[in-house]
Amino acid sequence: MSRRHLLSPAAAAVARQVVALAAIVLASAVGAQQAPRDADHAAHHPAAESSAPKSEGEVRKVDLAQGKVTLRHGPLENLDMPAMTMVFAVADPNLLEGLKQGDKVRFTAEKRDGALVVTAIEAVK
Ligand SMILES: [Cu+2]
Repeated sequence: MSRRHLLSPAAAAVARQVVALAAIVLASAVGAQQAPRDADHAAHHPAAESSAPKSEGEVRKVDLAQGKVTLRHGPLENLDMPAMTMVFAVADPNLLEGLKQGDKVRFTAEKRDGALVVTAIEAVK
């Protein structure tokens, strides 16, 4: 009796079809990779006002040297964060110019590379 083949001719044909199918799936996946390019491009532009709404807060501490600000803030809907007091990095230290402890502010915080960053902040009277 001859040695049993791992694959019968029928199974081998199925295997070939699977390989062909995988090649097609792979080819379409490569084509799909062109889509993120547009997303990257969009990321270079400031987010729309609607996606990063202004939030209410109060300045607890300004750290110009570190480019950080401690804010007591209300709920941040875009970040799914409840009201709290926390330290934010700022996108540009110039944003902190003129701000001092106790100032009521309206600000925009966004997640950038996993860190929360204040991209806009202004004192309100
Ligand atoms: Cu917070």
